[in-house]
Amino acid sequence: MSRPPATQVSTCPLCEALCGVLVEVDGRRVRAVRGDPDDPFSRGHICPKAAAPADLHDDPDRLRTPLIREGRAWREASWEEALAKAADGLARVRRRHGRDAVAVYYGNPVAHNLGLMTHLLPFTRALRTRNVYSASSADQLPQMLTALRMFGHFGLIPVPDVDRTDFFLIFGANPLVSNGSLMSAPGMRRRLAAVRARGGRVVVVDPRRTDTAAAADEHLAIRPGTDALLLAAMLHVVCADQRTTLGRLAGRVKRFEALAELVGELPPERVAQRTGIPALAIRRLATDFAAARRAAGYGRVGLCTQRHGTLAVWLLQALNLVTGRLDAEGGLLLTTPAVDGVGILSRLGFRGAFGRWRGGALRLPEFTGELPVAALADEIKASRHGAVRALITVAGNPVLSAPNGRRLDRALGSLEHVVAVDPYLNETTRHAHILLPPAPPLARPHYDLALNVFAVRNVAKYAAPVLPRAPGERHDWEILAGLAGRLFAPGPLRAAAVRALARLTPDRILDLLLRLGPHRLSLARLRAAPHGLDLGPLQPGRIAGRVATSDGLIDLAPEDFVREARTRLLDEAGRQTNGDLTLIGRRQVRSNNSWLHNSPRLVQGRDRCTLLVHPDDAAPRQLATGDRAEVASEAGSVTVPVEVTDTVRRGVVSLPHGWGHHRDGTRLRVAGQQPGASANDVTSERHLDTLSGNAAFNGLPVTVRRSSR
Ligand SMILES: Nc1nc2c(c(=O)[nH]1)N[C@H]1C(S)=C(S)[C@@H](COP(=O)(O)OP(=O)(O)OC[C@H]3O[C@@H](n4cnc5c(=O)[nH]c(N)nc54)[C@H](O)[C@@H]3O)O[C@H]1N2
Ligand SMILES: Nc1nc2c(c(=O)[nH]1)N[C@H]1C(S)=C(S)[C@@H](COP(=O)(O)OP(=O)(O)OC[C@H]3O[C@@H](n4cnc5c(=O)[nH]c(N)nc54)[C@H](O)[C@@H]3O)O[C@H]1N2
Ligand code: SF4
Ligand SMILES: [Mo]
Repeated sequence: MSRPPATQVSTCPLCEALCGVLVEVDGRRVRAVRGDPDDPFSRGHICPKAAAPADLHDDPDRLRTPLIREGRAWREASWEEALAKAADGLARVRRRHGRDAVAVYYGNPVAHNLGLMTHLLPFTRALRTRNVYSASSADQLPQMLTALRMFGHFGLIPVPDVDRTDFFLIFGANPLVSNGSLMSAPGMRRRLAAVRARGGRVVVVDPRRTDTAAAADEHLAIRPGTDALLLAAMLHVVCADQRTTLGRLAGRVKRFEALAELVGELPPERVAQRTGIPALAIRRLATDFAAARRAAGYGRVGLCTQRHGTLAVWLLQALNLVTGRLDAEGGLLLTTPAVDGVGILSRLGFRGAFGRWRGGALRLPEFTGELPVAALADEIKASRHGAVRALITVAGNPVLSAPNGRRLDRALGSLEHVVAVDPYLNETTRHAHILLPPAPPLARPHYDLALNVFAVRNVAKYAAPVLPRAPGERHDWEILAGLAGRLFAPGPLRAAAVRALARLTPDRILDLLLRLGPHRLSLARLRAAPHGLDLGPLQPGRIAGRVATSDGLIDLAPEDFVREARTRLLDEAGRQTNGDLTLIGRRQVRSNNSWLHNSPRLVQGRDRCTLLVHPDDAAPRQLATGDRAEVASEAGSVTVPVEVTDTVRRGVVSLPHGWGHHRDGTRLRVAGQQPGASANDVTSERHLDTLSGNAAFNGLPVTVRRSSR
């Protein structure tokens, strides 16, 4: 007898927007996924990716059983055997080569996975290795370093109060496509339209006329990699015109003079040529921003992943601060999340650290226990004691996501022991010796520990699993607990340790964290409100009380930042640009970094891994739409189809990342259908943010020529 379809209330776990969804389930199959109109935060919004978890659930390529590699072949194994082999190999490498010889790389989906959020950090810390890497250093590391230096805690990243601002100034983000980042705000199109409807303005600074730029009041097509100069010049204008105010934070800020002195040397006229933005436009933008009743300056991936990413992020925050936008309604605010991760870490004395050790050929600095992923290949290739000989990857695909992924790909092949916790046999996990696939997202509970901290309203929602997991499937956290018990507990206690760890469920930890949180919630309370709880708008006035610097003051001009600006930024202002092209990336609505390309619903139709070229750059190279071109840098090259369009700035070409599924030895349907090419076969492990070592994917010099291949 068949049961009628049931509708389950859930949350889409794919991106930061936290959309509420209604999943219609028929037995073990998903019939449909709709936006949940009763979710108080997303109010029915979803994007085309919402159905992808259902595709993932049924994907024949998704692994259901642990795999052990023997030579080039894989065989299925029991959990017992696979976990024992995985742990034994790690223990062997630790014994022979030391703790640092075991490295960890974890990727973006960790942030959206409750069990990984509760279990991965303790697991990684217990390994006591200096070789921890993650997607953070291909993403928001400059924002965390800036938060550490200015506010004394890496997690103090205020969010734009988009629903109350009158002037939304966006640098290097395309929220209409990405659905927002470090700004959880489902339904960005509606929210941006609302800014304009209430008489406000949206201005986008981006080398490409993106969907967001096209929907804004104004678009400034900046030359890639020059935002720090533009922002310094805006600060110059604001300081020179004496338009500064610290607002609520007056008396809580130090080193204003050091900032004023630095930006004093960068008037708009000095940076106009280099940034490609006329001096008058810079002056007008700065005065408009300072004069607006409520304004918020927001920057994301495009601002972070460039040569002066940290300087740019800092100067943007400084602009917000000296125009009174920090901690002001309609400006930038700290959330009051139901689980106050930053507060808990702070109380445990965990605020973040920088530069305690270094790694890679460029001696890149550690940040809060992690080295930049750009250093990973070097650390594998090194021959000294402590060089990386084993790797655990968790929810990451650095072969496609790290700068110069091709070099990393080769290095991974030389490792003694690789353990991957991942549902796919893909470009990275094909290097594993043991592959441990977790139960899929629809079979696990969801609470977003990470992104609720960056939501534009205080909200909380717990979603129970939509479908039961298949017999024999294990959750990510159980896999980690299984590894930990076998790796860390002494022989006689091992079985007991494995059992004890298995009882420490994410739900139990979440319940405790909710009870400790500022809203004194509990798991039971969240279960009773399946569509989610609205905990109210963000409150101004929270920043001062949270500043964690030693003197309690916000540092407006951190000394190492000022030094870096003086040695490396100032003389770039006048530098002439040569005739080279520079590469930037782009995100696409029907794609999610490297890993949803197996969903037929998302990846159908024409090849999307194309190079955007401006007509003026295409003509001299005899390139037309549909031709193939070779894009080459100092690091490597790829050949891709061209799309000629005036939406990119002259001198700039754009290639999306996450493609390049042609490599041997994977088990991915997309490999045979629409492999594309990897942008990170062109990006360089030496083209980095000069302060943090974050990948500088954008603004990379490249050559482009017609290809007959
Ligand atoms: N050129 C260029 N490169 C970039 C960027 C760019 O803009 N341009 N962006 C960078 C950014 S912002 C990021 S965040 C990184 C992302 O970099 P990564 O996080 O390294 O890569 P993803 O493509 O997100 O790969 C996610 C992996 O996790 C697996 N996975 C998915 N869900 C789960 C799960 O629940 N559990 C487990 N165990 N595994 C899971 C998938 O199968 C896949 O292997 O890429 C960076 N790389
Ligand atoms: N559909 C979809 N959504 C996603 C993802 C995805 O892959 N697909 N990935 C998720 C992840 S991991 C993240 S981190 C977020 C990122 O979210 P966003 O930060 O909104 O990401 P992007 O769309 O890459 O926007 C970056 C913008 O920076 C611009 N840019 C490049 N170089 C420069 C520069 O030098 N200066 C300036 N001012 N701009 C520049 C690019 O043209 C691009 O429009 O998106 C998340 N959401
Ligand atoms: S915007 Fe799309 S991918 Fe992101 S949470 Fe919402 S439905 Fe999921
Ligand atoms: Mo990201």
